[in-house]
Amino acid sequence: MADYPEIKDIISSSQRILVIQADNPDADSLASSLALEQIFHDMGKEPILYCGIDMPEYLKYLFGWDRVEKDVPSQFDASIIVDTSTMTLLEKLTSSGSQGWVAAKPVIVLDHHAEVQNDIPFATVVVNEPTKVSTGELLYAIAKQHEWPINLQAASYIMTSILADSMGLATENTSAATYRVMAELVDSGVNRPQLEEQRRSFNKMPPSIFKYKAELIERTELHDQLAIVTVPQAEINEYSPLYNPAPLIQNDHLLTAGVLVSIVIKQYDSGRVTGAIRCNQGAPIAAKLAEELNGGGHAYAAGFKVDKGDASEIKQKCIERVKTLLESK
Ligand SMILES: [Mn+2]
Repeated sequence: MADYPEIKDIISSSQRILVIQADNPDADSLASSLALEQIFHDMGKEPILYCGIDMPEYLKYLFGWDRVEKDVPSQFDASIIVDTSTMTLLEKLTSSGSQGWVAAKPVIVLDHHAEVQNDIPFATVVVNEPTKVSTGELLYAIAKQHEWPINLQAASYIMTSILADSMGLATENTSAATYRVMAELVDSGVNRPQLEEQRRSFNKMPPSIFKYKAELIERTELHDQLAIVTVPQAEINEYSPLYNPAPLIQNDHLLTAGVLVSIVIKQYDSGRVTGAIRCNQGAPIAAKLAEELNGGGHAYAAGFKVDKGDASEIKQKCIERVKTLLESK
């Protein structure tokens, strides 16, 4: 990996360091933030964790999630944006009026998303390494490079981030290097079975969600290689606080013979329409489709967000575009 001397300069001259997650926090962004918190603590610095939206329920198995603040503090020396390099996913920073404060100080971006549009204009240094399976894996490399201390807790968070984004080391971009990092983390004392159990026991679904899953299956439309279902506002209100409907159903979509692409569309009363796209191996079209709908992401997992839209029109567009993209892949 390339050397990034600017990172060393920024960190060594900063005491209070703000760690910023995008408006779509996931296990990688949260675990990477928590790992950075440990690392900076051990370096005698004062890390502050920020995310513009509340941590979703399913991430609360990660000890320390409640240290993530929703407001940008008035004083800090530098910031690190983790797991995104697009302004599209930092809307809260802009709408809350805090973007100027962040932009006025050095900003490091750590990301691993290859497809980037609308990049962050005020970034001082951008490290975007699509060869890394997660931001946590990238952080591990940077920490080694700069000889940052990685205590057992930080190592556990890094492993969590790798396991989350690689779906348990199963995705195509899981490399030999990823396994080497995993091995080093195990050597340093991280207990993978314990991490898995912690997540499993926390993420058990309530009985009402089990029943709701049947409704989503019932309503799922199968269009050749696409499984697609829409979740209206009423269901978002009732079920989202307990369990995110998209991960509840998308695995089952992708386990259906013949299905290559799963899409869960959410329609909000405000007119906002969002979509989560997941694909099976051999159908790397998620990012391409998302980009056509004001979104982005990875080849096999991506999302979109339209501020004013009609879910049934967007569904129709998805059905047509998935067909075309799969034919031309
Ligand atoms: Mn990630």
